[in-house]
Amino acid sequence: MSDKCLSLSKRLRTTPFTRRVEAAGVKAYTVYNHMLLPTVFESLEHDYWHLCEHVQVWDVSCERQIEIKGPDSQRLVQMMTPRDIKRAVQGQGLYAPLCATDGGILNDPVLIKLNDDHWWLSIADSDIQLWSRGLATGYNLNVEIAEAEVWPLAIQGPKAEELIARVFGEEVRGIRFFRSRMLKFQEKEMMVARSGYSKQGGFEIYLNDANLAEPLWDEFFAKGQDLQVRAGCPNLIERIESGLISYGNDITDQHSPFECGLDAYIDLDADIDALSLPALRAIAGKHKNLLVGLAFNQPMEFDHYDIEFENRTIADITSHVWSPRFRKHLAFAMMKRDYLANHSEIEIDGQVGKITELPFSAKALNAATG
Ligand code: THG
Repeated sequence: MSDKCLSLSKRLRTTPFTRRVEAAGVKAYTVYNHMLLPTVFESLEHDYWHLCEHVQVWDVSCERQIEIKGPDSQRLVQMMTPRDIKRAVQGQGLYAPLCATDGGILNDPVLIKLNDDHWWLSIADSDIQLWSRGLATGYNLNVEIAEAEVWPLAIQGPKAEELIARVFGEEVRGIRFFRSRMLKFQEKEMMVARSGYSKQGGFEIYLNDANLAEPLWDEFFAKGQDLQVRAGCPNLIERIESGLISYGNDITDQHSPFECGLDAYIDLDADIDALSLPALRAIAGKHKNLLVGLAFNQPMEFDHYDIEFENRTIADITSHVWSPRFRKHLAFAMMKRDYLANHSEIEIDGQVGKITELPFSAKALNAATG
């Protein structure tokens, strides 16, 4: 597909940071939850090395917060996810698939417990507000549902903790992974969590006042010059090397959590009323596909994504990129388990790729050198 310009209108939403993102020289966007998400600043590879060595400020406002409040809020959230949320503590984030009654994945948000009667679903790209409202109506639940006026800003990279400490204070260093604290910027309290869509370390600020977006952005640049702070965005190379999956690309409602390698985030034996649990219990172990990694020693074109072997489709390439670190072309593929059972390699366009587990391990990638 060629890259053309997108026409903007109210349906394709900008964010409170968009002016700063434009001034920083964004080169491309994608659309995520009907909102702009930057994808490239300098180049994919420049952005990648910078992210792994320094610190970046990411406008991830498109990680929309579906806010569920009221006496039945925890019940509704638990209906949507097969991950047991009973033991979550205030301020904790839980990565959890949302699944339909057939077990198919509808979204893979971070669930955030503000308190027993107040949750945020920090969603990936699908319309979960509609699904929640439908359930609340159908089950006559006592909840209020809205898309919160909150715009996450991620600070990612090895120097993220230093930069965020300069803006929010030393106490950010005590925040554990997927935990948060309410901290002040210009007298306004907002949630600061240790999380983010990279494996380089970092934080996410849940900005709750659009008027503070540009002052906050500017503060990170004023205080981070010596750290070589730059504007950035979720990076395709980093995400694939790190094995971070993307809803709508690698996983869809046609796949169960078992096929996506999300088994660790579902509690099959829990005594919870998740709508998907009966189906998930019935299909456990019987899934036909598995999301795996592929590694090729040379750049690949992949002008077709359905891969055939002996006259049937055995894999669907869902995301792929050249890794400059490993000097390999890396891909995620939804692959037939019966093919996997008998093969450790796959041939595509005359090139042989190694099949590996996800996330990729450096050891496996170095060993995959043919
Ligand atoms: N942050 C926030 N909201 C989000 C994302 C985010 N919403 C959309 C999207 N990203 C949701 N998807 C993911 C996928 C992976 C992770 C977070 C969100 C993630 N996973 C860790 C891992 O795979 O190692 C840890 C998960 C865990 O152990 O709980 O971080 O990035 N706010």
